[in-house]
Amino acid sequence: PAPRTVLLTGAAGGLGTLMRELLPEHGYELRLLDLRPVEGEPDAIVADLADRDALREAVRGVDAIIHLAGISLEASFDKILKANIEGTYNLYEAAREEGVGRVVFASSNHAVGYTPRPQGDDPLIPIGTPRRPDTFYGLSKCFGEDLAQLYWDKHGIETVSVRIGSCFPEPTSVRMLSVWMSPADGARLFHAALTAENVGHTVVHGSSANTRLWWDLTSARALGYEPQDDSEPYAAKLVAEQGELDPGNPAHARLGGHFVTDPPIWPH
Ligand code: NAI
Ligand code: 15L
Repeated sequence: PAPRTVLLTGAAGGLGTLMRELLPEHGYELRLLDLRPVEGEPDAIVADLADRDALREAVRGVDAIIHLAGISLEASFDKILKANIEGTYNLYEAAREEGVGRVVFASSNHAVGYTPRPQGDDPLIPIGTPRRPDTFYGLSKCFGEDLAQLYWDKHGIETVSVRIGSCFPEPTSVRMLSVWMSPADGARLFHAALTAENVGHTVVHGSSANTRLWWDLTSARALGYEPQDDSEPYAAKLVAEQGELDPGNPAHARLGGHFVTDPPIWPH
């Protein structure tokens, strides 16, 4: 049967807030979890991904998990290690112990951020492109994808890892025109990821049907995802303000944008 009750981790964050609004329209009852209280949601579970007992209780009885919680930008290695690497492990362990069979994992374009972005007639970036994390943050998403594969192969827990481009109400940069996923398409993709059968561990790119798309959506469409939106209506204004991307600028030449060129965060 299709999952109904879904634990949404990271529910207080930007994407969590959008999904709290949009996913119930697809028929889900959400249980919410975050490190911070979730505004207007007194029943939300306030817990750290480091708290294994709290996670076990949080996942008990749900049909599936959408895992958004964690650090969503570059940070020191120690912080990424705790929240994204250990935290995601703790969540999968809780899922295994409580028999939850399906996870949707919020991976990121930054798992493959060093990949050159297509120019001219270049083909779209395929889903099998080698991992090229652009940050410790992106590296933690590589770990999450591999953890998902391990928990499928060893324990039969299915995951769809969604390498999200940029999911915000509107694109705010010229780069984002190519990787943008509208919130409504995000909810459509999460719905497809929750309901498609026999996904094992499937990795998909998460974007709308953008005119300027950089990566291939075939594996997402194979789940039943049919994106309805395109960033192009935002293009004229953004290009007028920022100019077209300059292939000679390293921050414009690769999928991960400025994550590729920002100085590393030291010390640990
Ligand atoms: P966000 O930073 O707004 O939200 C993340 C939430 O996770 C926050 O509410 C935070 O309190 C919570 N959190 C952090 N550490 C935690 C911990 N140890 N225990 C429990 N909760 C914790 O990020 P956003 O934009 O909502 O992203 C959600 C997820 O999607 C993240 O995993 C991010 O890496 C991923 N993602 C988002 C993209 C986007 O365009 N918004 C693009 C690619 C990936
Ligand atoms: C991400 O992974 C971040 O979580 C999000 O805040 C954006 O920076 C996005 O990637 C992006 O690449 O635009």
